[in-house]
Amino acid sequence: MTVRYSRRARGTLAALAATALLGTATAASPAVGAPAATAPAAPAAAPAPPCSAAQRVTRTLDGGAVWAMCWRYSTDAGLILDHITYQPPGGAPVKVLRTARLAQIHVPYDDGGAEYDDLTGAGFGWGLQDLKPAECPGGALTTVKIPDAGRVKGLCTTTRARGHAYRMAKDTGTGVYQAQAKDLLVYTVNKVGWYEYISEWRFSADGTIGVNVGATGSLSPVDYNAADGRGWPLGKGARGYATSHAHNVFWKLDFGLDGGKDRIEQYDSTVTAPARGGGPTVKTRRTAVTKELAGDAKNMRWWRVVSGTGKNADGHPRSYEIVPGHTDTHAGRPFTRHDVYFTQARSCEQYASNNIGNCPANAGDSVDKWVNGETLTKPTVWVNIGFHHIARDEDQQPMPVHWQGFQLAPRDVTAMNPLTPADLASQNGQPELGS
Ligand SMILES: [Cu+2]
Repeated sequence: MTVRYSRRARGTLAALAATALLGTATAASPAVGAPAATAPAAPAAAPAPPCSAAQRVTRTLDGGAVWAMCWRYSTDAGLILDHITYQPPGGAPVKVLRTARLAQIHVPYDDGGAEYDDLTGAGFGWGLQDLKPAECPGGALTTVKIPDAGRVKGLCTTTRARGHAYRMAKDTGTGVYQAQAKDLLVYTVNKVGWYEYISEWRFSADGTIGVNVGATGSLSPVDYNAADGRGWPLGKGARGYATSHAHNVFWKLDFGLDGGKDRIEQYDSTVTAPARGGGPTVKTRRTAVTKELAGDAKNMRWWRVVSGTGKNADGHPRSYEIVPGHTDTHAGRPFTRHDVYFTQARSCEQYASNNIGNCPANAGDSVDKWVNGETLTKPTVWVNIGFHHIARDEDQQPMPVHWQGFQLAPRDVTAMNPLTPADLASQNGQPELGS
């Protein structure tokens, strides 16, 4: 069935959603009596996450690593994950994230004729899709209760193979150390207008977190009118130009690594061409980000969130590095101009644009406004990954999923590769080279 909406109709939906949402911005929607999305029990050392069994996701992956977290659901943000901990094999659980969720999907069309804030202006959370078992292969579907909308089997927790975790030939020349890994996947599908967004969180046994949104569904049927050069011809000949547009996806991450206060660091490396007789040289500089920052991605630049309290067994502070995927940074709005934002955590600052967090009237309603010189003692991390979507013939029909996102990579969370086989456990630090 094809339902044709006008832009006006979509605007009305947005208005309705906004009205219905007043006062429910932070409401969680526990699934009463829903089956717990749990897998094998965690080792005794891992305390259960602080939520009811029905809200808990705990999974032991091959090799013995355990991820544990709580989930809740917001009719604005969609899936929210709280109290995310990673327990390396044989180690104690490490607190990684207090809260992680989407913070906006901003969709401006290239002709300026339409611009959506899908989370807080177009009903993202209300559009949670009922998933069939085949869409959650090998996993469990959990029922989410949506206020005024009913119960939706919308949360999938499952595992998926990701190939090699590592490989290393043995010194003897025969045999190999290798491991094939599976990731824990937690995802929902939310329909907004004609688009369907897969919001996926991927937890690897080595402590890496993959965060991605995949857009599928259909192109907007009312946007095949780009006669102004801002589209791409779909269908026969040179008719039906689908208007190009962007999907600027924002996530909001509140870490609290090891349960303490985090600090932010930026690293920049500069390359110097070779002097006569030598090779090129590289100098890497660390900058402590002590005040709020709107950060721009750059070649050889990266950021990490560092624990103020926790250290690994080597005495190195634990941290997570932000590893952005490909991004098209959109200069169209102040909040889309930058790739990361570090702001002092404030409970009313919830959405990267079109914020509905009841901030004071003069506070502004987008993340760029909240970068105003405050000292960062409790940083909130906002990641913006943009995709400029110039449609192609293959986008009909359904549209193949196009993904955008980033990784959070552990840096010194453990003293070694947490999946190190027992034979290699002594190989930490400079190896003995023999005589
Ligand atoms: Cu698109």
